[in-house]
Amino acid sequence: MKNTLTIALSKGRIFKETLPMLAHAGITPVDDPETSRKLILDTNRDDVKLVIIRASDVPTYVQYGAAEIGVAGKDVLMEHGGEGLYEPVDLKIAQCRLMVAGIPDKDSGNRRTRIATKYVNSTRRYYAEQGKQVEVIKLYGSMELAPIVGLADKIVDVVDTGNTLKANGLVPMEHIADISSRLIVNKAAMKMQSARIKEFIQLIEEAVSAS
Ligand code: PRT
Ligand code: MG
Repeated sequence: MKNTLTIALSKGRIFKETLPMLAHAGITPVDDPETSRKLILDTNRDDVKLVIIRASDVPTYVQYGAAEIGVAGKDVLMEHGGEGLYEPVDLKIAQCRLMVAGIPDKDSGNRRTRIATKYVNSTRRYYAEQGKQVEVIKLYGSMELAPIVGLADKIVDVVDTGNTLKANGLVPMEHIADISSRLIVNKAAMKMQSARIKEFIQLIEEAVSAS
């Protein structure tokens, strides 16, 4: 029997946009994660399984080899650090921008600027590169609320249309990075299952160029 290849994905936009690329590689899930409660999905191939996890957990599963392959946003990878991972393909899906945003014409005065974000590592790195001293406040979601209620002066978050910022009276202020999702591969698995994973990567690359 062949070893199982496990692919880690998150629900929502990444799953939806990865599906056609997996199809091009001959992989179709048997269940739909949006309606199924299963966390491990069988596919049409008995040697390929999908695990459905939180977007920010995907690099961790792949780093430790619990999944050989995964799909993760560059925002999540920047935050994780990329240890133990190869990042062979830019899938060009789930595109957005990592940005600083805030309430226009508002100043933190003499106090050190407070930034609320779930991207604490990327935020610290960004401001350190700018030579600016800021206080970073870790949040797990709804960052847009923080400046409105005075928890923080600014936020660092991913922005797509900008509608969420606008709806909350915030404006984009600084562009930190362009974001898209990447195929990631466990470094050890790339050596151990080289032929199989390289073939998979090539099929995914074809799907990216075709789209
Ligand atoms: O939702 P959960 O907490 O489980 O995790 P997650 O939010 O990290 O997962 P998910 O599936 O929402 O996002 C997965 C990946 O999609 C992210 O890591 C990004 O790389 C990418 N992506 C692309 C986005 C967006 N576009 C996006 N717009 N992730 C989040 N958003 C948020 C944005 O922060 C805003 O709050 O969606 C909201 C709407 O955006 P606007 O600008 O179009 O209004
Ligand atoms: Mg989300």
